[in-house]
Amino acid sequence: MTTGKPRVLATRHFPADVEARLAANFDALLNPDDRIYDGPALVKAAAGFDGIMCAAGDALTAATIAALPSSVRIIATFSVGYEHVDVAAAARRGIAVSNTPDVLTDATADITLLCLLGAARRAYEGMTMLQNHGWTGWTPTQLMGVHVTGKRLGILGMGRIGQAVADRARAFRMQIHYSNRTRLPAALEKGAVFHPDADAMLPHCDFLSINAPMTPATRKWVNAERIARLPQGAVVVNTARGGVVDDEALIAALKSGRLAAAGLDVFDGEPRIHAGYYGLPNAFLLPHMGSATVETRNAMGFRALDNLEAFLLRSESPPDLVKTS
Ligand code: 8YV
Repeated sequence: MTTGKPRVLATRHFPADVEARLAANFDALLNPDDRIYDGPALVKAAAGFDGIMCAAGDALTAATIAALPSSVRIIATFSVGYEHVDVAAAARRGIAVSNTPDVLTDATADITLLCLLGAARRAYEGMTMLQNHGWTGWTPTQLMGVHVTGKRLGILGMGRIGQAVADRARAFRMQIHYSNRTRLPAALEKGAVFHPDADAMLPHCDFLSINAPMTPATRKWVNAERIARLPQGAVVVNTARGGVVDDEALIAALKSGRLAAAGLDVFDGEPRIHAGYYGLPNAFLLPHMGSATVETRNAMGFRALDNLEAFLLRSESPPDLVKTS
C-alpha cells in the first residue's frame, strides 16, 4: 500500500524516537533486525525509494552508487564523517548527500578526554587487575601512569571536535598545539600554538589527539616516521577514524615502550581490528562509542531527518549538504 509520502530506506536500526519521526513523515522501510546491507543488497532494496538514511560502515562506494535505482535522490548519513559515501559518484548521479555536523561534537570530545585519561592513567590495567581478583593491595609504585595536567597536547584537525577537545584539555591546564589546513582566528585559537606543518608539531606533543577526517591525505598519517618524532613516552589518542593510524607502527611503538600508551575509539577495518591490539596492556580501547549517548544519537537522527524532510518534503536544499571538493 502506498501512502503518497516520499519513500525512505533506513539501512540500520536507529533510536526509537528517530524511527518514530521517520515513520511518521515518510513511507519508511525500517531495519528492526539491524541487518547489514552489502552493496548489491542495498541496490536491490533501494528500488522505488526516494531517499536512503545510512550510517558509517555502509559502503556507498562509487560502484554501489552508480547502480542505485534512479528513484534515489538523497543519501542522508547518520554521521558527521562521510568517507563511506563516494560523494563524487553521488554528484555524477545527481544524488544529494547530507551528514550530521555539530550535534556529536561534545560527545566525541568527551570520549576523547576519556581515551586520553584512560590511556595516560592505565585505566584498562587497573580495571583488569581488579576484575581478575588480582589486586592484593595499594603499593607506592602500583600502576604509575603519565601525568596529564600541564602537559602539551597536539591536536591534528582543529575543526569543531578538535576545538571542543582543546576546551576540555584547558581545564587540565594542558598547553594546546594544533595543526589544521587553515589557522583559526584568535578568538577560536584561544592561545593555542598553530603549526602550519603538522610534522613539525610532533616533537611538541606529550599527547597527540587525532581529530581529522579520513581522507587520502590522512590515511595512515600516524606512521613509524611520525611516531619517531614524538617525545619518548608520548600518548596517542584517536577518536576520528582508524585509518588515520598505521596499526603496525602504533602497536610496535606500544610494545617497545617508545609510546607510553594509546587511547583508541576507532580502528582501521573495524570491527575486525588489528589482532595486535588484543591483550596490549597500554592500549585503552573502546568500540567506536564517541557519539554513543542517548541525547547525541537522537540528535544525529533528527539532524539526518531535518535533511531528508527539507529535501523530500519541502523541495529545499538539505541544510547539511555535503559539497564535492
Ligand atoms: C557515529 C561517527 O556513531 O558520526 C560519525 O562520523 O564516527 C560516529 O560517532 C557513526 O559514524 C554512526 O554512523
